Amino acid sequence: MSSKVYPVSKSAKTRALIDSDKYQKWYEESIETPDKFWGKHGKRIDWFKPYTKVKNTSFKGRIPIKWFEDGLTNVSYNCIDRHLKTHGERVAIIWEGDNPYIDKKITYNELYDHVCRLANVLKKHGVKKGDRVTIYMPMIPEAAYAMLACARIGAIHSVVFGGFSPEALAGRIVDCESTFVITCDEGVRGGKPVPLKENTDIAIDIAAKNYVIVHNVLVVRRTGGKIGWAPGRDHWYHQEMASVKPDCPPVKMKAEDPLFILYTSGSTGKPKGVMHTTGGYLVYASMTHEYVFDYHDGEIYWCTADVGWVTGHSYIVYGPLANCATTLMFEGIPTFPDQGRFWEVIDKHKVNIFYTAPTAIRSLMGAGDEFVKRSERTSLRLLGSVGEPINPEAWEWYYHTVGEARCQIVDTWWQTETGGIMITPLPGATDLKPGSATRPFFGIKPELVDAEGKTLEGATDGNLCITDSWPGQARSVYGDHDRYIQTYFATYKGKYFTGDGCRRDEDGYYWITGRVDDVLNVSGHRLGTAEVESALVSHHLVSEAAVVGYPHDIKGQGIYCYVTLMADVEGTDQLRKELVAHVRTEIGPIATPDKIQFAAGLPKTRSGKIMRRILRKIAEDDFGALGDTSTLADPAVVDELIENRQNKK
Ligand code: 6R9
Repeated sequence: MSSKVYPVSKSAKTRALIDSDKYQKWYEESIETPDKFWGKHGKRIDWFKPYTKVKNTSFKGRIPIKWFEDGLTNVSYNCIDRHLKTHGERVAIIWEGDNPYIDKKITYNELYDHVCRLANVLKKHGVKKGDRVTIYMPMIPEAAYAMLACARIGAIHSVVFGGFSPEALAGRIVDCESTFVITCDEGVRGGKPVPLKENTDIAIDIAAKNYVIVHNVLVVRRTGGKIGWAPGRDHWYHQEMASVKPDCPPVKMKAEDPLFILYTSGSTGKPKGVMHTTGGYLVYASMTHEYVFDYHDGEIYWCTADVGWVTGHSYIVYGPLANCATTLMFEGIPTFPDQGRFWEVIDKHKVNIFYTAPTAIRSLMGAGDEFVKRSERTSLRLLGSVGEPINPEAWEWYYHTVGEARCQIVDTWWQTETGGIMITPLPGATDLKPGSATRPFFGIKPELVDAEGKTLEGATDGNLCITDSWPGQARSVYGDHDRYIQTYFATYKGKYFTGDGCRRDEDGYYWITGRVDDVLNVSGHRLGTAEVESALVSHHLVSEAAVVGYPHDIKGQGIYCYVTLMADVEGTDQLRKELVAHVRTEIGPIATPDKIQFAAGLPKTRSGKIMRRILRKIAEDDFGALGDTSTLADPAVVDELIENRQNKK
C-alpha cells in the first residue's frame, strides 16, 4: 500500500462539478434519504410518463429491485432524440479505425438516422419488444447503432465480445434463445482480420444442435473479405438500411423493462446472463459518467474498452450519449502500428478525458517513455482506470509520465453486475492515493465483513459487500433468478456480495485487493477457473484439470493449469500446445493458458475436494508456506507438483 497522497489540484477544484463539501452533503443525503435524492436525480433523463415511486427494493427474500417503477422512458430517445433540437450537429461518435489513416465522425443527427433505420430493419424482420438480439461485432459505430436500435424498439441486446470463440458465442445465443444476430464480415485488429461471420456461421450450427434456430443474420461489410452466405437467413446491412424509413418512434418502456443481457464469468458453472433494466440503469450510467469524469459540455471523451464488456456499454455508449458527449470509439489495439498509438490518438482528436485499464498502462509503461514523449497530450485533463487493481508503480507512471502531473486520476471500481461505477474518486472532491479506488459514489453503502459475515468497522481487511440497492444494479440472471439470489445474496444474508476482497484504511479509503472467489482477472477480463477447467477436460486426452491464477507483470493474473492426462498418455510440449489451442477454440484467446503443468495427481481432501490453496501457492512458487497438508488424501502428490512446477524463480 502506497502512503502517498495527491491532493485535489487547484485547477481540478476550480472547474469541478462536485467539490468535497458537495460530495459530503450529497453523499449523506443519498444514504439518509435515498427516495428524495434519487427522486431528484432520476429527472436527469427524460420520461414520457414521470415516475411517482422512486425506490422499491429489498435484499431479502426474492430480492425484488424496482427503481422509478411507474415511469415510462426510452434509452435510445434519451441518448439521441432529446439532444437533436440544440445539438444535432454535435459529433456523437468519433471513430478511429485500426488503420491510423482512417477515421470518421458521426453527428447526433446522423446517429438518429442510422439508429432509426436499423430499428426499422429489425422490425421488418419481426423483432419485437422483449426479443433477444445477439450483437457480435468489432469496434465499429454499427455496434453502437445496433445497441441503440434494440433499445429503441424494446428488444433486449446481448453483446458478445468479438474475441470469443464460436463455441462461446453459441452458448450465449442458446442461453437467451436469441434468433437474430448482428455481425460483420470480418473485424480488423492490429492489421489482422478477425473472422466474425465465419465464427457466427459455426456458432449458429452449434446452437441449432441445441434447438435454438437463428432465423436472421444481419452482416455489416467491413473488409469485403470472402464469407459464406445462407440465402434467406443472411442479409447485408447496407442493403437493408437503404430500403427502410429514416424515422422510427421510440417504444415507451417501463423503467423495469429489460435493456440488455451481458454474460459474465463467475466462480461456478457457465457464464451468467447478467440482466440490466431501463430507467435506473440509464440514470446511474449517465450520472456516474458526468460526475466521475467531471464531464463538461463539448469535451472529447475516450474510453478504450470494447463494447463487448460492461465498460463499453456504460461508458462508451449509454452514459456518454445520454449526456450528449462526444465519445471516441477505437477499433484497434494499443500496440499497432506501435506502442505510441494511444498517445497519438489523444493528440489527433484532442482527447480531454481518457479511460483505460491497468493492463494496458503496464504494458505501455514497459515499452518505454519515448513513445509517450513523442506526443504532446496537451488536451488531456483527466485520466481513468478500470478493470483490476492498479499497482502504485503503474499509477505513478500514468500520473507523472502520461498526465505530466496535471491530470487527476480516477481509479474506478465496479462490476458488470453494478451497471456503473461504485467506488471512485471525484476529480474535484477526492484527494488521491495511488492504488486506492478511494470512496463510494452517491447512494453506495459499502461494508466489509469477515468470513462469517460479521460487519467489520474502522480500518480493516474484509470481503466487500454493498448493503443497499442503487439504480444501476443488475436485477436478475436472465432466465435464472434463483442463480442471481444464490450467487450474490446467499453468502452474506441481506447483502450484495461482490466477490472482491478489500481493505479500508484509517481515512475511510477503499483499496480493492482482488477476487476472493474462483474468478480470475486476466488483463482486466473476468474468467472463471471452472470455465477453463471444463474447456481442458473436454479434450479427449485430459482426465482432470485444476486452474488457478498467479501474479503476472502485465496481465495482472496469469492462467496456470494443472492437467492430469488419461492413462498412458505422455505429457509432451506438443500436447501442451494442443491444449492451449483447444482452450482458445473453446472459449477464445482471452483464456489462453500461460502455464500447463502435467500432474500425475492433484491434491485432494479425503472427500475429494481439490485444495486450490495449495495449487495457488505452487503456481506462485511460494510453497514454503503451504499450510496444513495433513487433511490431504495423498500428501505425496504435493512433492511431485513442487518438483515439476512451471514457475520456478
Ligand atoms: C467494470 C468491470 C469486475 C471485477 C471486480 C474487480 C475488478 C474492476 C477495479 C477492479 C480493482 C478497480 N475490478 N475495477 N479491481 N480496482 N478499479 O471491470 O467489470 O468485467 O465485471 O469485472 O474487476 O475484481 O469484481 P467486470
